[in-house]
Amino acid sequence: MKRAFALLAVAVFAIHSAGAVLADDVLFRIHGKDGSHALDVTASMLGEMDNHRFKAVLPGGTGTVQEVSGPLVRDLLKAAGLEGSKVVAKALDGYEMDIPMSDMTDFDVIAATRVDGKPLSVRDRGPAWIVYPNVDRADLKDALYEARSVWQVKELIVE
Ligand SMILES: Nc1nc2c(c(=O)[nH]1)N[C@H]1C(S)=C(S)[C@@H](COP(=O)(O)O)O[C@H]1N2
Ligand SMILES: [Mo]
Repeated sequence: MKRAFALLAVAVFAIHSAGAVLADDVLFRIHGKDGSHALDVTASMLGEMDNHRFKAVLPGGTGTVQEVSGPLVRDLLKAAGLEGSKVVAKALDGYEMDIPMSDMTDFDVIAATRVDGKPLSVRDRGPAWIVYPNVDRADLKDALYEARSVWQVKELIVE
C-alpha cells in the first residue's frame, strides 16, 4: 500500500514535469472587480460543462482552419454569477484587452482549451484562448476581433 502510494507520487511528479495538464490544475481564474465571485476553472470542471466546438482560423497563426473547443464565455460567467458590461482578458505575456459583454451574447465566443482535440499548453498559446467563430461568420475575421482573441489567458475580469 505504502509502495503503491509512493509509485503514484512519482507518477504524478513525472506528469507534472512533462507539463501535462492535470484535471485539477487551475487553467485560469474568473472574477468580478475586487475579486468578487471568483471561480478557478480547472480541466475537470470543463469536463463536466458543455464544451462548444467549431472551426476557426486562429489569429497570428498559419491561416489554416482548425477545430477549437471550450466553454462559451457567457456560460462561464453565468456559472460564476458574474454580470457586467465588459470582460477584461489578461494574458501571461502581459497582454490585456477589454472585450464588450455584447460580444459574448451576440457571438458564440469560447475560452478554447483545445485545438484540433489537443489540450493547449502554455507553449501552444494556452491555457486558454479567446476564440470567435470566424469561419461560420466571416464578418468576425476582422482586426477588431483579432485583437480581442487573447491567447495565454490566465484571468477574466468582469466589470
Ligand atoms: N496574449 C496575447 N494575445 C494576443 C496578442 C498578444 O500580444 N498577446 N495580440 C493580439 C493581437 S493585436 C492580434 S492582431 C492577434 C494576432 O496577433 P499576432 O499577429 O501578433 O500573432 O492576437 C491577439 N491576442
Ligand atoms: Mo493586432
